[in-house]
Amino acid sequence: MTEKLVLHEFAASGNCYKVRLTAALLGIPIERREYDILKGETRTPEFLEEVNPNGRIPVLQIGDRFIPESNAACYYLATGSELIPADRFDSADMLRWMFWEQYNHEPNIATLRFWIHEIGIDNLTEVQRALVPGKREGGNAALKLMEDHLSRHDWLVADRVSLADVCLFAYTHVAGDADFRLSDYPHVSKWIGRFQAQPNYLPISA
Ligand SMILES: N[C@@H](CCC(=O)N[C@@H](CS)C(=O)NCC(=O)O)C(=O)O
Repeated sequence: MTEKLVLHEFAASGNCYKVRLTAALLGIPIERREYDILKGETRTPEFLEEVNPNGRIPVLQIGDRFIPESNAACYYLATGSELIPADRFDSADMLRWMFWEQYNHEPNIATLRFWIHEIGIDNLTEVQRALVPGKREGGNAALKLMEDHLSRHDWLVADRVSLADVCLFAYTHVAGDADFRLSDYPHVSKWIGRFQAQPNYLPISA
């Protein structure tokens, strides 16, 4: 990669971590620029105009172009690497898990983690509080689906590590921050251990 890569991020976010983790696993250097989302720093006119009209991070900057959406940014970094299966079915299956992550996993587990870990349960609005039971149920359903799959496979796709594992690892391994009990999901817990044993693994706190 010849153009400079800059990750616009809030480091504690699992979505931003996915992008750092993909880069670390592949040995790709990236610069990091931190925004405080609790202070609305991704909602300024400058950010909306120059970085992401959707007002959110992560955004991967490639030279003077910008890719918002975590899984798209990971895909950019991993294109041409062993994290993307060469087989046509397997690469579509990888995308299946990444789209599923954004629809069934992240909106439940990541949102609850943000509410509990960053905002604090006592500071939630009435609307947010009313959504907690549904998100708890949805998050457990997502972990159960992963548990069933991982009871039969070491990795999510084609029995080898792929971008699907990277994107799902990000919020799954910190689901305890959102008061999910990972010990109820032993195969998911073993998969987390396998993932962390990879060369170049980068913890979320790094
Ligand atoms: N689908 C997006 C979600 C991005 C997102 O929700 N980012 C949050 C942090 S994880 C954010 O920027 N929140 C600040 C805000 O909405 O003002 C992705 O995967 O990148």
